[in-house]
Amino acid sequence: MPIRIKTGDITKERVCAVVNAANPSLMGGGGVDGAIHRAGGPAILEACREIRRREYPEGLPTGEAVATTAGALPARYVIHTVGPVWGRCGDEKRCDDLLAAAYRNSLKAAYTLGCRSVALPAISTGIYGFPPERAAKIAYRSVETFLQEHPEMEVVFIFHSDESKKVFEEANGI
Ligand code: AR6
Repeated sequence: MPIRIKTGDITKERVCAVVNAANPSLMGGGGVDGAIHRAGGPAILEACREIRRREYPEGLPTGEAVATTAGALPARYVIHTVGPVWGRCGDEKRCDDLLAAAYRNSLKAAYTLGCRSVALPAISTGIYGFPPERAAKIAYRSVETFLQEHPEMEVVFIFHSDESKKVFEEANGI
């Protein structure tokens, strides 16, 4: 199954798992995180609070991923991951590795839950300032690598605008 790419609102995707570009607090925020919590309702925040209490009292480390209910969303699960903040990784290579880890660990978490369809946003390319072309190559490569080992998984990238979708496609020669 090829990787699909489309423009839209990730909260509307009818997939098993949608990935959220969260922050370590898991307490919500702006961008896609805000949209997911708004559309999914309070059950998501409650589940995030529980994860903080039980597993990550200091917050979710960058590059890691955890799953919660998707609340009122059409998806079954939300996978919350934390992408790197561009310019705050020590060096650029480290930022690249952390972004790849965020994608890989999100897909792994979804797969472990039995999901075979996942919608992904452009992690770190909004508020966290990762250069979109650079992020596009890392995102696509990370997903391709995962799909080589899990070919039954269906993955769709959701972009918030036609412009950001175009940047992604051009960066990957699509
Ligand atoms: N559907 C799909 N993509 C979206 C949506 C949506 N509904 N809304 C925004 N995007 P960002 P980050 C795109 O800033 O850079 C939050 O405050 C957006 O256009 O959401 O990882 C968190 O709590 C951009 O291309 O995530 C963190 O504090 C992409 O999603 C911080 O932002 C990611 O932008 C995380 O920053």
